[in-house]
Amino acid sequence: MSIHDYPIEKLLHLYRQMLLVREFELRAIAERRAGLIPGFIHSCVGQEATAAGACAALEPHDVITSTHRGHGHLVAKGGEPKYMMAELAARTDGYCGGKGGSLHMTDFNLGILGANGIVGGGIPIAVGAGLTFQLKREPRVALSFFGDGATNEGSFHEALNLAGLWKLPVIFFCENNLYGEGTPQAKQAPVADLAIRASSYAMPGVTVDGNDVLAVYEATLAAVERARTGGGPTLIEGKTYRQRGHYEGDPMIYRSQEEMDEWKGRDPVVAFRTRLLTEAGIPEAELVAIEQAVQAALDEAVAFAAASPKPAPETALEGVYGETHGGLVF
Ligand SMILES: Cc1ncc(C[n+]2csc(CCOP(=O)(O)OP(=O)(O)O)c2C)c(N)n1
Ligand SMILES: [Mg+2]
Repeated sequence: MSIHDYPIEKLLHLYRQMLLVREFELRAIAERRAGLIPGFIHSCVGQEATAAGACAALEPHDVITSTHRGHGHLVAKGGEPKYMMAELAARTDGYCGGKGGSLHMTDFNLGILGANGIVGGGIPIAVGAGLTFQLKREPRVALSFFGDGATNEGSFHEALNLAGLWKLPVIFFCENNLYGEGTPQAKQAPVADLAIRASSYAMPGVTVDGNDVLAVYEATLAAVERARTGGGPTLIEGKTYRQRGHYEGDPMIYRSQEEMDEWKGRDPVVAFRTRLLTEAGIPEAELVAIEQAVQAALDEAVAFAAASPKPAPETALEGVYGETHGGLVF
């Protein structure tokens, strides 16, 4: 599809979502430095096109599972920045009452089945959701985001095996950012394109430019349509790059400045903005209006988080176990 085939509203939606993902991360990093946010942050700066492009292909009743690098996935699926920021700041108004933090943000009402601190941990959860949809004959799909490193975990292979066998409505979305912590992909897997791993599980495997939001959107849309109509799962590999450290504070001694500069030159947000101006002919004022609205939403989110109280110590054991027993909660 050419950019001219897209309605302007869709293009502006994609730009807004990518920008919100980017600016949410930059604001969280700044607020961590300023002392509002305790603990670790694994930022997804540089990976906005995968989060925004993939989630734009989903319907509100579809579900996602996420990772330790999950803020962007949540934002793109409709997560409220103010509840996310409050959770990062460990405040009671956060998504998990301030007790989960970055790695455990969840909103079942939005189909967000959780970030996950366990590498590969979200993949079987998406398979479980897909099985539920199949058994209940609901036309819904589950999309699991995970990294390149996660494709070397047993959970990845077990999940793809069952999904392939039972033709479950699941999209396995690998954000190949070329590193698992400090280990380059070439030193952790014997294949260059991780999408090839789909062939063992009788499903299509597609590699796309993960910094091109339209390429990601189109590949995901095709997989979603297939899954929704009984065609079974797809593995999508979006090749992208994490512009910042594995975590904030990572000394990054494992990669060169040249490599980082080269990928910065392929920044997905900047590239899409340029395309909107030059190819789609969108007036700059419309983009500036979106940029201002995103900043205003984040100002509000930070103020909301800062004003929210910290959880009382005597509530430490509350909310540890779910309140639903033996039933589906999403
Ligand atoms: C099961 C498990 N093993 C190891 C870790 C430690 N760990 C956290 S993130 C990470 C790297 C994951 O790499 P990748 O899947 O490529 O995701 P990325 O960080 O690049 O987004 C590792 C090894 C963990 N959290 N869980
Ligand atoms: Mg990785």
